[in-house]
Amino acid sequence: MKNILVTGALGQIGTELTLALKKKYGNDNVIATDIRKECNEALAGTGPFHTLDVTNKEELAKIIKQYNIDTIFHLAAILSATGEKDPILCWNINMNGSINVLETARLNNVKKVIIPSSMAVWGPDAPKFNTPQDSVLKPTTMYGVTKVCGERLCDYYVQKYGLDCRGLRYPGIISSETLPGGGTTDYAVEIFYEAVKNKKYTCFLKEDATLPMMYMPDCINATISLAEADFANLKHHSDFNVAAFSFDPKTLAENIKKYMPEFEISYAPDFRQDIADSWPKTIDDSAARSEWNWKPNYDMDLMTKEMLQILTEKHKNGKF
Ligand code: NAD
Ligand code: AKB
Repeated sequence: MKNILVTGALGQIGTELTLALKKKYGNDNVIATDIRKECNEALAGTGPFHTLDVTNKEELAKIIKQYNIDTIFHLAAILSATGEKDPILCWNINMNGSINVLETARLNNVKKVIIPSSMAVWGPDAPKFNTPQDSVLKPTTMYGVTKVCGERLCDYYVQKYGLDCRGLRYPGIISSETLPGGGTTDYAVEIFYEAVKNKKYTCFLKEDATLPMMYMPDCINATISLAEADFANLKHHSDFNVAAFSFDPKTLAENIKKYMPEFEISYAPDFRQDIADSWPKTIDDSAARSEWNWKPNYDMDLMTKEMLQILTEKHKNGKF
């Protein structure tokens, strides 16, 4: 990986992944792109940034050629909640974006493409606990449908063209740098901002809606570790389960109260509860552990402590 392109670089994961890649591979060797025009505060001044709509194949090819790109991290996507509000937009961006990235990569000698998947690939028919690597994929959201198709597309490019495509099924990602972009697990980030700012939060999921989650440093570590793993050791390619911890909103609120006793939570479940109900509660990530030595470093308590510390500091400095 010498010349790296990141799509969706201004998003929740894109921002921190781009920064981590720049630290490791050099500021000027990582090209950040997003459909949004303005670089965010975290990425400003850290090297090349281009406005790029991933549904525009010609622009994508131009940037790949301009920088002699050999690796693409394709993060541009529409997530589950926004996807249920506008399923056609979700299909268009997620599917046309992914096929454009794969096909343009193939035609321009890009060596490696990383496309994240999600626990949204599963639907109500899959086992809820310790959901296996290879289990029935019948999602009931448009986002989930696009993630299953995305995985199949990646594996097709591996088999048919020998393009090195890799992907992970992230659980809900919790972070303090960039706000999440319209998913069902967003409550697990919002709750920290509201706790620090207002000492209370109204959750859009029920108190017992258990979902798998992961703290951003583990997400970044997983993504870069998979990207750097020896291809010969991989039996899977596009669909690695990765897991860290699972909790429901009530348990997270109780954990926050350990550090902030005055914090209060209330519940007003909306359409996102149905999405949460269709997803697993815990995930078996033994394939990732054995094929590329995946192991998370954070548990819920360590994540809670760090999120509160970082956001308290940001709030004091008037960042939100
Ligand atoms: P996000 O919504 O925070 O960011 C997506 C970015 O893509 C945004 O900056 C947006 O402006 C950009 N974008 C949207 N349409 C675009 C287009 N047409 N062209 C170029 N850019 C466009 O999403 P994220 O949370 O950073 O997710 C990154 C990847 O990880 C996605 O594939 C997502 O499905 C996957 N994922 C995320 C989570 C999570 O909890 N954050 C969990 C599972 C999987
Ligand atoms: C979402 O809630 O849509 C994402 C995901 C789990 O894919 N965070």
